[in-house]
Amino acid sequence: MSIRLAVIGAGIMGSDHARIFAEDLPGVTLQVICDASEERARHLADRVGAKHVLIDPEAAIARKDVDAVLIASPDFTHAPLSLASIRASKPVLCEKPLSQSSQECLQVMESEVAVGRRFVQVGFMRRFDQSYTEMKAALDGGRLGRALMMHNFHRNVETPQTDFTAAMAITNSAPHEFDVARFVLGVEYIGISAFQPRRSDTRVAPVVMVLETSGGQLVNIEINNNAAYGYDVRGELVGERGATSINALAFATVDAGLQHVRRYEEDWRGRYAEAYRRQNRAFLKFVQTGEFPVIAADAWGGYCAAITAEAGVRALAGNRRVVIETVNPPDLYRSSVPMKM
Ligand code: ISE
Repeated sequence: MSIRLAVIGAGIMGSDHARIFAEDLPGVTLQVICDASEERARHLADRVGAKHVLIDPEAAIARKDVDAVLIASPDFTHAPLSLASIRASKPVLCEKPLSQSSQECLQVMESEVAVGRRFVQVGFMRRFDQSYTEMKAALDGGRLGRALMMHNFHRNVETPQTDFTAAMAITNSAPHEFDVARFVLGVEYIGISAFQPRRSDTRVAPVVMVLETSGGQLVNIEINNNAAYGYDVRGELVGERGATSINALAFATVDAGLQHVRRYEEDWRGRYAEAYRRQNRAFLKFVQTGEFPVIAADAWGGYCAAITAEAGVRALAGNRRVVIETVNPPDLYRSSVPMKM
């Protein structure tokens, strides 16, 4: 039977997810599109052929004709709506971050622990990207030797709002790197430092972070939200016997006028299109089978990203190294806790 999905949030990500489910993935029916703006919800529902339009997310989650939930509403609604989905016993694919507050992530975990199963898959889609898959396979296969460092670059064209702050670079953009580096290396973080160069204008300057891991590795991350030239994510993992890099994706390049030209995507939706499809397909399988996807991020992953971001914000504000201390992971999350500590 087709899975009946409620999509909460009809903005950029809600629309993209709805399009992926409607056009690329079999076995799912877009039952409800819900948005604070009824007009926006209706517009998306008409585009993707969804059945119903609502403005109340809790009502959408509670509907009897909804089996599963996709949350892509503003960040501050992610945890409360995940909690509502757990209460309704409905699996939920929640866009990152699970919350910007580690306390709220703990509440989500407590609620799952109370019922004894995981409902929340967090949308850290890079875990499904082929480049990180191959990077992890090279490391786990032993070809690189023991990991020493991972370098990460995350560049956006420009910040969406004028009031975008360096703290938002850490809480909104960097969680992708916090999560994927932790996933690839199979470690937890124990400390973070953060720095910023000075720009000549009023736009947010890049934030550069250095994280120390439980395995003695260093992970550095550049978040450059105003890189101007394109959406560009790079990474290199350096081991004791070799290194592996993520290639920038380009299906075609142009050689002309004494130049070799490669196009950049405008944003993450193009660069990670296949990763989103794989992630959402894994979610549908999770809904069908009840088995949490092995490589997906769960609420523990959401918590680890949030507590790292909180420490990063403090490190930048106080110009100092901040220790990252997590709670002990509940047994429910044992399979998502790194083995190689
Ligand atoms: C946005 O929310 C994302 O998730 C993108 O992947 C990231 O590149 C961007 O910086 C974030 O604002």
